[in-house]
Amino acid sequence: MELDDVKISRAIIESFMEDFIDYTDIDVAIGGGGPSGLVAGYYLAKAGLKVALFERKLSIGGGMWGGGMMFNKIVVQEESKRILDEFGIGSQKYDDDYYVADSVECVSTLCSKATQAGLKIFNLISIEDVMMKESKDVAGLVLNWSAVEMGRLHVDPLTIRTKAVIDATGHDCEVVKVVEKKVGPKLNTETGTIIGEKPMWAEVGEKALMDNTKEVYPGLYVTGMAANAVYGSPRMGPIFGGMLLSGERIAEILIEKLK
Ligand code: 48F
Repeated sequence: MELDDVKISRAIIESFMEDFIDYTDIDVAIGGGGPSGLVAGYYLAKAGLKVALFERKLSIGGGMWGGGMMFNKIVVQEESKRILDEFGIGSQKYDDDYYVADSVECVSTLCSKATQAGLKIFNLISIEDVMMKESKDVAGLVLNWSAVEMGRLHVDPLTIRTKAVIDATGHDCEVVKVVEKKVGPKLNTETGTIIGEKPMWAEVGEKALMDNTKEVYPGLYVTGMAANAVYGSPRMGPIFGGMLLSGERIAEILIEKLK
């Protein structure tokens, strides 16, 4: 077989465009491909919803690859071990109720199982804004290539329509920030605004995360570290059980709402 360079290029362009057009009108859009976004995407796709995840970086996985301080291990607590099991991720018991897993196995398996379940991942694309129509509910995303953002190029974005947006962008809660800027103090928090992340305290942070995982503004949901940042709860460092449980929880909320 003689290889045709141009045919290879056409295959890439045509196939990507087909996917991109197909995902301009979806059920759920997830911002950020860290652990919470990937787990949410897995359960939503498994339930038959049309769901896409947009990740700014080249690699998916967010803060999970590096474990703690580049020791590539993560810790999860007893309650969330069942999610590692669901994905088939190996773990070793540490002391009585902690489990240690390999962060590279975690990220690669979450990514692989989520895409196989039907989650469509678009990497190298950043969410720069949201769409809102008359109702002022969040009704879509405004997207651009991360390279445009990084190059500070003056290039207009494109849009997709979605029934719900999940902010899984981690500490920076970027989608909620954009919405807060547009609507003022109308978020579903004590102050109506983003309260901001509190200092590291795993015990409190992990518990609060489950309450913070919810709809923060009509059409906009938060999960993972973004949820604790928005609702003013502590960060929790390299314990990842809460991230997995929060991803599962936000998926349950949306499955109940949309199905
Ligand atoms: O930070 P990240 O891993 O979020 P997470 O799922 O998990 C947090 C943990 O990694 C860790 C922790 C554990 O206790 O506290 O920090 O809450 O992943 C967030 C992803 O979102 C991407 C970013 O590149 C990262 O991969 N991201 C951030 N802003 C945007 C974005 C944006 N505007 N558009 C697209 N992707």
